[in-house]
Amino acid sequence: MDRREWLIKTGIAGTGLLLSRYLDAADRFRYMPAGDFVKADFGPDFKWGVAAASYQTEGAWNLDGKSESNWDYFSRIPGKIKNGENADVAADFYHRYPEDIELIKAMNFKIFRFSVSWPRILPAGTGAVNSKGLDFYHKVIDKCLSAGIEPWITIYHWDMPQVLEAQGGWANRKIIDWFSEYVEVITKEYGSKVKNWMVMNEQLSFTGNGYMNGVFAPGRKSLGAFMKSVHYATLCNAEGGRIVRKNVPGANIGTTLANTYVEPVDQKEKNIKAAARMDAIMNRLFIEPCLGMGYPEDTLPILKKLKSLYEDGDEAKMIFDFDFIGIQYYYRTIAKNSIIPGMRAKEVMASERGVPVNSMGGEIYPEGLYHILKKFSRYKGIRNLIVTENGTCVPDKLENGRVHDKERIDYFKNHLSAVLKARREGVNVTGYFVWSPTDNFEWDSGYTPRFGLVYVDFKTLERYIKDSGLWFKEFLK
Ligand code: IFM
Repeated sequence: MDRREWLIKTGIAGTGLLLSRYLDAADRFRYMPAGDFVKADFGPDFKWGVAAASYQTEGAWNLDGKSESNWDYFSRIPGKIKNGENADVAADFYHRYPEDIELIKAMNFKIFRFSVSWPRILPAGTGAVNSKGLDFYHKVIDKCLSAGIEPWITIYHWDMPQVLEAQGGWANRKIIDWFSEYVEVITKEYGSKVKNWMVMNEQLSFTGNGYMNGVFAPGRKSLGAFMKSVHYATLCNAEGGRIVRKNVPGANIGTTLANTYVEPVDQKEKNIKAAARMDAIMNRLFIEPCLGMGYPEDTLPILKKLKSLYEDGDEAKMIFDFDFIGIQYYYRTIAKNSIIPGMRAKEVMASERGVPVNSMGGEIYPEGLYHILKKFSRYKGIRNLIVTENGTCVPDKLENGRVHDKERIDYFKNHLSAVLKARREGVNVTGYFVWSPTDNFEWDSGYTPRFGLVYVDFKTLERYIKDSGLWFKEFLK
């Protein structure tokens, strides 16, 4: 059996993970020369949007009845956030949302994806609803609608009431009831105005980084807690979808995933297998149970432990037929075999490989977005893909009111050409959302990484459209 046959037999090639290594060089992806496409090439119905999240932008952490979130609490623990920063003020979206929505409009985007802050709506986690919290998102939605921008709501983008986190958060099975109550409230409240909903933002990020690696709230480092958080977030993802379906007639319902294109460091069998294990965690863990395929325990046997958490009916409850799946792609991952228990794989960091990186050290690799779109298009149960996040952080400099971020413009051109190539090959990718409209608070990295199309001076909170924002304005007009 040659290597290609072995890959197909083991199912690894079926994931699209490694096949590119075995194609002739001529078949490999080629970028279109930057700028060699126009908006119309994506088709008249292609969706163009920007994406942001409550904790990263709103500030107003304790205003108008909002309670402390897990991130408000976590960011106050010394050493958790770079430079000891927090998002008490962030980009002050809470007060400046009209200006930010006008900026989105000025850049010619038609969709604004934002998340709702659970502790603003249900300060005690469950029970009494905070009417001022509800009002705030009504104002945001109304402002979008009057500006001709379609509001798309993400239900959960990592900020939960600390009172629930203190009871175990995602590692407590009660989260299914807590989360369902929250989803009931906001879908009933906003469902007549908002038709596009995403249940989760990147389950892997808040479960893995929150409960296993300890770098995100709540800062736990426990395999057991991680396993619980994975299973309960999987159940909540599907349950959330069902609640939106019930409460919002005609809704377009999705969920979003953290994706990375995984390749082995070389063609040694042990590294190929390590890359497949890495891929199982990074790309397959949350989509496959939702499609009725179960967790990818064939490739990563440690996931069999999840079975001990199953209660009657869980297998069916993990499934939901989403209208679209959100792909969130930033970087490629190179994997090699390691002795790390369970995973038996580790990442070869971009810094060791001398490749182009963003200011957080992630490899800039547009080709990976093409491969991820192709890979996800092969899942039978997925009907439609939207790139719900893509963007880059560069060390922007504000000079005379301008930010000349050519690097970011090149990034978008190359990633958009990857999307277009996938689309031209028949992948049903129907939208592209930039992360993010404005600079904001980048979790444990604080304010240093800037992802915005609009520069925010965090001292004065003034906004300046960067050259990349002006590029989109021209491109999308
Ligand atoms: O800022 C984050 C966002 O919250 C989730 N996706 C990745 C972004 C950039 O790191």
